[in-house]
Amino acid sequence: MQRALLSVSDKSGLADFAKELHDMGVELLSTGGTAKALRDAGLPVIDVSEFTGAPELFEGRVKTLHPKVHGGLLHKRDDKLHLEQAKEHDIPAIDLVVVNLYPFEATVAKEDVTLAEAIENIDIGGPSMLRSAAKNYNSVTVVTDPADYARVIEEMKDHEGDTTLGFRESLAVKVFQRTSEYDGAITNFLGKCDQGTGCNYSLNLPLDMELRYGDNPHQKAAIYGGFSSCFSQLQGKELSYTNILDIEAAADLILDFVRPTIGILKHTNPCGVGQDDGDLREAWKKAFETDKQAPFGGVIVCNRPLTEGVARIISEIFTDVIIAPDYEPEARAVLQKKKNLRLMKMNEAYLSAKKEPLIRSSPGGFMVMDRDHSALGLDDLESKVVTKRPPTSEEMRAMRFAWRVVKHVKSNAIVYAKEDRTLGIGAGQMSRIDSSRIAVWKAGDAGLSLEGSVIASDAMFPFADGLQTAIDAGATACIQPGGSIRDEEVIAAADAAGIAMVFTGHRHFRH
Ligand code: 93A
Repeated sequence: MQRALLSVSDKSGLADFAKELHDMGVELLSTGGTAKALRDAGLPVIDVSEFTGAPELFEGRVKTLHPKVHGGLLHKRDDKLHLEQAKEHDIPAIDLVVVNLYPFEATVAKEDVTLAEAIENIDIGGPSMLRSAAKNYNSVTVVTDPADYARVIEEMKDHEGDTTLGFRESLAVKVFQRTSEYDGAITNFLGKCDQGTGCNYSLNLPLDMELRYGDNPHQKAAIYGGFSSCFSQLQGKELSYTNILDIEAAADLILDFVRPTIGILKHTNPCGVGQDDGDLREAWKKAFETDKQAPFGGVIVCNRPLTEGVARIISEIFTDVIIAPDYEPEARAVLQKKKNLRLMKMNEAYLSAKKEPLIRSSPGGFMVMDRDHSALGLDDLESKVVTKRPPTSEEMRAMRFAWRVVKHVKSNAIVYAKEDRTLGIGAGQMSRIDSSRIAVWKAGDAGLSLEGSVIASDAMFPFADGLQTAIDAGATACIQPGGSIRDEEVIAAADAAGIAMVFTGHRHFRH
């Protein structure tokens, strides 16, 4: 490595990095502000304008856009013709490019940004150098992220002042990702897409992995972005598209609970959720009793390290995926025998990924939506009672629990529950009363009594009949958003039966 070109807007870590390069005998070329920063640090620098023989023009709009720069980056080092032309036109090779771009994203994030200011911050020369260098990664090392400076120095020290092809390739990939991200931000801004609509999105995420298949084996599928940093697969068969959907649904469900909780899901819907502050096996039992059939081939999720005790019970039934923040070593040993079982560890990274909006395909593009972050309307629930009889404290606890579960059930969603367990779940029906009927029927089928239970509904009861099924089944309290034009009828039905009801004022549809 003989010659480096440095041109950076973010000058953090620059001087130290350049000093290391200089100490290894690398000649430093640089543009205006960067060259000044290097000189201030006592380093010898050649100005790009001196190198090219052309001055910086048009207030810096043209600094590095010159055949001597791009030729120095792009010519093949092992091609006779290229080498002859380089010699003929006096174009020495540039082996390392260190560029980060005008801060376009930060500029347009300012509230009072003008169009002229935004346009001035569209970097042209920087991305051009990055792309030239990245195209020629066969010979050129390209660094765009100051976080990589230390890695580059380490790599050079390990390889007698040079870098390896694999290393250069990984940096080149990073460059194309960065420049497409940058172009995405420009597109969004100029396309007026970036006006607080939350749609400041460009889908240029790298391939994470090919998936086993999509909904069905004849559908190819792949996943992009950072799934693998959010969840680590510890064992088991390759993940499929539906596995990923289930994992996300399960992880989101479990993150809504603080107490030790186990959830069982199938096709992204909870089949049962149980809690227990003592033995996790009790939490499992409560979840499993809700529905002993549907979990076959389902997903189990837990918000505590999975214990050996639970692992032993789970290993008795056929499960597709288990998700937990960690696993006791003994639990791992038990589950290892199930070769196909996918064991997923939920990492911290998921907590920040969960803040990102949801993206779904739409005809010709995609839609973006804020996530339904947390169960709404539970604060000061005592003040939201609409019936003559207020709920008992036990009913209150059960309603809070049921509300957190119903948020994760596909609409129309009905959940019957006690304070630490589900009793019956009705999901995804076209009418609310059908979901309620199914939940009642499933509870009966599981041999569970709904006498003294509470019912949660993800959206308002449009008629009194939905609530009546719950009253007939033995429910004594109801949590629902309210807001129907027939609320009075629904409240009257509740009062007539002596049941307690709260209106959260928020609905939790899940489509
Ligand atoms: O205005 S530009 O698009 N024209 C160029 O020829 C050019 N060359 C480098 N911007 C250009 N750059 C950018 O200048 C680099 O990407 C870097 O962000 C910045 C560094 O300028 P300075 O060294 O003067 O601080």
